[in-house]
Amino acid sequence: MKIKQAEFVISAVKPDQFPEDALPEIALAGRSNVGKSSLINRMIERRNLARTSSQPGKTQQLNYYRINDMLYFVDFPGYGYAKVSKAQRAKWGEIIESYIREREPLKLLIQIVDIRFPPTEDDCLMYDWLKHHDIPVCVVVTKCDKIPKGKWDKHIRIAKETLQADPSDQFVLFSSEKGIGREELWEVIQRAIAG
Ligand SMILES: Nc1nc2c(ncn2[C@@H]2O[C@H](COP(=O)(O)OP(=O)(O)OP(=O)(O)O)[C@@H](O)[C@H]2O)c(=O)[nH]1
Ligand SMILES: [Mg+2]
Repeated sequence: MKIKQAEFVISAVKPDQFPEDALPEIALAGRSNVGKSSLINRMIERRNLARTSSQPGKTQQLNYYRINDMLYFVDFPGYGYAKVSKAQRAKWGEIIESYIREREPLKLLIQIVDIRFPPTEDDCLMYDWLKHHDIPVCVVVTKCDKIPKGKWDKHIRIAKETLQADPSDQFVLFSSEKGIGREELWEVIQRAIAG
């Protein structure tokens, strides 16, 4: 995929701020610090368009990025970060819930998990909830550069088992650091947009 244009559009904190031009939306969910923003930057080959941080819990809104006048990436706030207040967590739930329930242009939700660890309880809850709402899901298993190649298959199998994944859901091995999985994920995205 050749990226001709990529721009940040808005940090939405409520649904009436979501764009109204009906371009397909590809959302990214995952626990705090798992590498959502880094994945966006790798997909669009921009170093720092999506804000990355070593401080977890930093992205608190739905951040919209418009790509090639063809789609939006929607970067979700990370979940599972212990140090956010109850009130903040409730707010997180509200916006995500209304987005997932009602967002017509949502074509695919990319759920990101870390290859080094089995999916957490929060990951499983998120996955179950997406399935419950019939959202098309692709699971990206990222940071694969952090473990030896010989362990990739085993760790992907553990991720599938822990999530009790639907066999028809696609899993993509990824590394934002090395660019592994980029073309494969673009293919998944293009198929999702084509319906
Ligand atoms: N080695 C390696 N490091 C990665 C990879 N992806 C992300 N990281 C690092 O992991 C940290 C968190 O990455 P982010 O992209 O900011 O994570 P995030 O999920 O957007 O985090 P929040 O917005 O806080 O929820 C950063 O230090 C990244 O450099 C990867 O594929 N490989
Ligand atoms: Mg982020």
